[in-house]
Amino acid sequence: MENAGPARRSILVVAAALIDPEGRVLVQQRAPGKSLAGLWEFPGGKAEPGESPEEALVRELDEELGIAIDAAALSPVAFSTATDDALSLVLLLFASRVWRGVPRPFDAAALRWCAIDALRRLPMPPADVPLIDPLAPWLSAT
Ligand code: 9L3
Ligand code: MG
Repeated sequence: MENAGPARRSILVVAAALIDPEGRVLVQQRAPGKSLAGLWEFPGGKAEPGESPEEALVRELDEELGIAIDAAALSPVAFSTATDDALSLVLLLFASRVWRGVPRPFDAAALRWCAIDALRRLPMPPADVPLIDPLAPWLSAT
């Protein structure tokens, strides 16, 4: 058999591009002590067995940001694959312009709203970087 290394489990991670009326997207800075600390990511996390991707993201956004969002308001944008932190993952990004509540950094070191130019300059985890181009049509230029 080729590729006789240990089998590595892939996990599904879901993330949100929350877009404000000015066309900026919300990113959060991973907290000190976590893997990939200091990098700016689209908020989200691992889907649990039995959850739909949208259900997982609704739960993660409540836990991480304290906002309420309808699964039906989530539009799929793109996915990427990466090995982040020795973990093989598929990252699935959804966009939404509608939610209830004001995002607060319950899990992150900081939150930031970015137009596309600012987003491209931020250090992001390997899985997030390939999602910037597919997201660009949703965002304002500056
Ligand atoms: N991850 C990468 N980009 C993202 C998110 C939400 C997550 N936008 C990676 C970091 C970890 C893994 O997915 O390797 C699980 O995420 P978390 O549970 O540590 O947030
Ligand atoms: Mg998370």
